[in-house]
Amino acid sequence: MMIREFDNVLLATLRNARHVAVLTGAGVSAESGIPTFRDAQTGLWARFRAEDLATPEAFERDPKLVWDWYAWRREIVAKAAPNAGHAALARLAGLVPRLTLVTQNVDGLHQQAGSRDVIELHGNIHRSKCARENLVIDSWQDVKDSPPRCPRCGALLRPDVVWFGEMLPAAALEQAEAAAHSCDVFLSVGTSAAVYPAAHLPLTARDAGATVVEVNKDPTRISGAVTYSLRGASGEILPRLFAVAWPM
Ligand code: BJW
Repeated sequence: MMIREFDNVLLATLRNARHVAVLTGAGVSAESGIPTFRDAQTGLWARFRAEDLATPEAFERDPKLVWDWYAWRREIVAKAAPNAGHAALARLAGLVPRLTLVTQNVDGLHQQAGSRDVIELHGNIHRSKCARENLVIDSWQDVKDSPPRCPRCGALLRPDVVWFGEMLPAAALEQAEAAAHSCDVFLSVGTSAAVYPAAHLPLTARDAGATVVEVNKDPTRISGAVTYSLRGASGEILPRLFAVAWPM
């Protein structure tokens, strides 16, 4: 007897979709060896306090601590390579008429896997910006003390990521919300859906009539609100799902 792994209606909905929107979170990079935030034991927030490291107040209080913590994370990211989940999402762009890929991740692994026009909601850990003028700075004088200083105005440099209490980049958020409103299928992959406004996107899509599919190894706070919950690692589920929906 053939065991059908995925619901036939889900497969047909995917195949017939004109616009698929995807929101990814830290879970999609977990199989690349990058720690998530909220997984018990292994998540960053199980070992560090967000208030001490990922807020503008923390940077004001102790810029060296914050800069050095991000330098440590940048090293982890630099050693990581995209996994089968990133690769499957890059392939998806060639399978559907329109794809919008939105990520909360700052690691750049979707782009490394070949995804284009990735909408980054929380910035990118590889970029730095002037803490005073908010301008992205590409090069600066290497000094022993960290953080380094802005070559234009002398203020401290900081990572170009979005901390708690800060606005998301307006254009990125607008594009993500527009995609959530207009897509037929919304995939929420590897995110706990705990951080706003990103966590609202799957619900916006659902309210606008989209089929919402969650891919996560554990239940999340939106699992009860989505159309399909696919339980497992994104690096395993996504390649299988797309292979079954679009057999060669
Ligand atoms: C796997 C897997 C595998 C593991 N396969 N799955 C409305 C209500 C309440 C509060 C607010 C609200 N609106 C705004 C707020 C305040 C705040 C907020 O949301 N707080 C909540 C915690 C309650 N939001 C903000 O401050 C945002 N700014 C804002 O809204 O501005 C306007 C405003 C300002 C002030 C007041 C009010 C409004 C900014 C949020 C910035 C978040 N920044 C961070 C750090 C980025 C830089 C960095 O990398 O250091 O972004 S925090 C962290 O969380 C990071 C992530 O992008 C984000 C989301 O986490 P994610 O990706 O979901 O990771 P995890 O770890 O939570 O989940 C991983 C999941 O993967 C798990 O479910 C696993 O099961 C799963 N998994 N392995 C599949 N192999």
